[in-house]
Amino acid sequence: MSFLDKLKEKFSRKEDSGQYLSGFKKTKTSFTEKLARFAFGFKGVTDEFLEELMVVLLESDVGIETADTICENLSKKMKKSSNPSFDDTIDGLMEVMHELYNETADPEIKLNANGTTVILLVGVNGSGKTTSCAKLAKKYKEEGKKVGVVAADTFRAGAIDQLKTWAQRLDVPCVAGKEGADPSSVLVEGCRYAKEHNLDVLLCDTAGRLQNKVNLMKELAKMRKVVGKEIANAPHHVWLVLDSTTGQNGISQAKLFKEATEVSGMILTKMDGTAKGGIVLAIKHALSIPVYFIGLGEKADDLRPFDLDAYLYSITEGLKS
Ligand SMILES: Nc1nc2c(ncn2[C@@H]2O[C@H](COP(=O)(O)OP(=O)(O)O)[C@@H](O)[C@H]2O)c(=O)[nH]1
Ligand SMILES: [Mg+2]
Repeated sequence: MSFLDKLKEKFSRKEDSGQYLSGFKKTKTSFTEKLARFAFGFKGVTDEFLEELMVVLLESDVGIETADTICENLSKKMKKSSNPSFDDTIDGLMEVMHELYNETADPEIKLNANGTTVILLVGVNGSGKTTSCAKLAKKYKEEGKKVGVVAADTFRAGAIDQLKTWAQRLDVPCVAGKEGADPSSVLVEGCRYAKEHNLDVLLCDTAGRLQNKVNLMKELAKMRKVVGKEIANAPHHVWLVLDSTTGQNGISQAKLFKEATEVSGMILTKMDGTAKGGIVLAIKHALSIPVYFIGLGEKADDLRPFDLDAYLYSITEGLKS
């Protein structure tokens, strides 16, 4: 059975396969259309083929280093088979992409066994923090956890109301400060509420200011410190929320956040709005930050755990007969 057939089989058993397919539709269309062109007059993995593949990968935002490694590894792999067909080559390509992502295993998301798990969502304005906070609240609530959210983005009144509205809709408590309040003081309030009410998960929506690295570091360090004083080992996770439509610029942003604080995971939002879904591979390869969740739409259900097999299948569906 070919690699893609194996992916397909796994995919067919997946509960959220429909969401994956519709969420990655733009990437798939663009990626498969470009690759399908190579099928005509395919002459094997020649230098010319590799050059053109490189362009397709770059257009999908895989990033130059990652694209280079993919092409190199594919070339090595295909040298082992004599006269590979186009289908064999696509299969090899998917396998190479799979291996590249899996070079380092993603750690599992561990929740605090002795109390509240505090999760800070960080990222620039508009990346999807508030929406992701709501989506995560829904996810953990559905798993039977006691969940609360903290509106610590106090720089915009709109942000506070936005999270309050989500919380009401999802029926989870929301601790919110006033506009202009110190975000750290709101986080402290949130932690105290979590302890009093024995919450399992506290999701903290923070502000997305990014004037410069020093300020960012200071702000994040302060947030970490205050929550750590309230709840042992908090924050247990700091997840960077990144808008996948921002492409390579988003990768620079991610680098800055990674340098400013310990980022334990990533949420890549708006995958449904981009044809450049290759950014997932770039992030993992260039930054070694695990992509835990992907945003595939604006609704509360549209946050899915990232699944490498389903991702690779979704972006190549229909390419091979
Ligand atoms: N299509 C799509 N839109 C999203 C996704 N995540 C967030 N958004 C939208 O992006 C905009 C900014 O999101 P918001 O959560 O307010 O960003 P924040 O400033 O980081 O808190 C909103 O209009 C969201 O509905 C996603 O996965 N897909
Ligand atoms: Mg917000």
